[in-house]
Amino acid sequence: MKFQILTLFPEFFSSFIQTGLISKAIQKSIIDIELIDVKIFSDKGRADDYPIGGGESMIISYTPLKKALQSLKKLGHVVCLSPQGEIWNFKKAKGFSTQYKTVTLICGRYGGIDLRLIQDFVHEEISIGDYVLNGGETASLVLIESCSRFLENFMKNRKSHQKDSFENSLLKSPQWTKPNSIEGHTIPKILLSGHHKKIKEFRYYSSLWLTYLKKPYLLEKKSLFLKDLFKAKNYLKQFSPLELKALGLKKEKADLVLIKKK
Ligand code: 6GU
Repeated sequence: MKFQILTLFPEFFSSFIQTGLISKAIQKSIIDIELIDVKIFSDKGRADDYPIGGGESMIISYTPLKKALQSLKKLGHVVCLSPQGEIWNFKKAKGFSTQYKTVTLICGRYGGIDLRLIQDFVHEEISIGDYVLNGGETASLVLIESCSRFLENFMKNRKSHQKDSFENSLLKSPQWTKPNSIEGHTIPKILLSGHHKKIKEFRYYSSLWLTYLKKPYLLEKKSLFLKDLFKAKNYLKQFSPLELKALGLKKEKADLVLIKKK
């Protein structure tokens, strides 16, 4: 999968492309990241300007961005990263990674980009949440990394992404690592038993329960999970309230509200 990034700050990306799984994926040609410095395409030495009608925050101009886009051999699915866009999520990341071979990312500044450029070239506007960033650069990292995790061979373990949070709309079950005992904390004995079926059962029910406690909206439309939620409740009866709290499977404050079946 190829990502073409149009930005005023290409240097922003250097640690991202040199670190961890992303750098390995670049070496292995699983992903390709091309940085395009939009400043180069302006004759005034800067590619942003003040908004027409007045205002403080800078707007990226039409012409340098247009020239930058036209300098590319082949345009991909053109995305403008902006707080005005559709909110990015797991499903969109998976969709992008299967649908698009090349994604062209335009990183707007906080003030935005000239609307005419969006009208003429952009297929889709994406935001990573309802808050304001200085520019689309930070958001583009989120988009690239979340798409990459779906690509074959990106992760050592091919099935890792299937265990990721949100696959099947469930959060990941709680996790612990060695040492087994720290400062009097308890961890579920089942996980030490080596009994794979029981471990799987614990992980499924605890992940379902955790989703119910923390993000019940993920379960709302899934009748399959709603049925299992009652099973999970029964399953968790083997733990005392104190144990449940220790396992992170108990809500501390507000009472539980059962999800209404639609
Ligand atoms: Cl994609 N860009 C900016 N500037 N702010 C954001 C955003 C994007 N997503 C959330 N806030």
